[in-house]
Amino acid sequence: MVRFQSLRAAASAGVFVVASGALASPYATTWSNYNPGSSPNSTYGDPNAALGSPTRYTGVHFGYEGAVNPFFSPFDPQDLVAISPGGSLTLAFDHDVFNRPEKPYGIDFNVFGNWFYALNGNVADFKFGAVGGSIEVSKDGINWFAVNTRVSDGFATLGYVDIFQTEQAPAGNIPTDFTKAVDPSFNPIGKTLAEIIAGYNGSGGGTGVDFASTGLDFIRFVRISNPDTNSANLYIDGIAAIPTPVTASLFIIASLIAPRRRRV
Ligand SMILES: [Ca+2]
Ligand SMILES: [Ca+2]
Repeated sequence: MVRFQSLRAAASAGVFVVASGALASPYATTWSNYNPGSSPNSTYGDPNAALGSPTRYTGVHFGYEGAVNPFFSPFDPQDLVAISPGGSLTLAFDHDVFNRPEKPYGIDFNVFGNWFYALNGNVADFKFGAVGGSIEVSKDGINWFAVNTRVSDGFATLGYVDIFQTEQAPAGNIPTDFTKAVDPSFNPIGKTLAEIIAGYNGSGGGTGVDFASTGLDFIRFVRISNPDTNSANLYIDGIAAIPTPVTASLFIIASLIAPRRRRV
């Protein structure tokens, strides 16, 4: 009973309890309110493509396949859903995602699309396909709060740590972590694939979103919209919640469980 009460206390304190976390997915598990916008792209018209893990290997459908890396982004129909100008899509996690200061860089979840870095020789020259796109978050799917981060502000996707070529790379053996944020101060421009992989430090890239500015303590829903002012389609691969670091969670649980010392 003590253990149960401690877990309840931990849960009410916002700690991501391991017992329930075993059933939780870090990725979106459901979608709603898909509006493809003013120029729908039927090839990328299935919102289910934004559920589950972002893509690690792509191009099978088009016969030009390879491991996803910052120079070779997802492009198969089952990888991405298109949101054309004026359109939007709501994605939902199956658990509350908390705003916690212990999360690295304050980032609470990552958004993945299909932007990539154009090559100049063997280094990244500029970001290609960064359409922008607005992001709103919600606890209940009814009341929405905008964040300042745009969908493609962040980092192109990397599927594996052990990729050694940009085009048609074989799948690696060491998958990246889509639930880990890249250091926002890292700049991939001018860097080689190996340097970018090192800079990502095990992360799978993506755009890190910190919703602290909304004042919400947790969210469950993410709405992504393509502004009417855009001329290009926005493509979404998936979203990934960033967990509160285990050491911080354990510390909070331990402090809740530990009996208080009496003052002498
Ligand atoms: Ca945060
Ligand atoms: Ca996807």
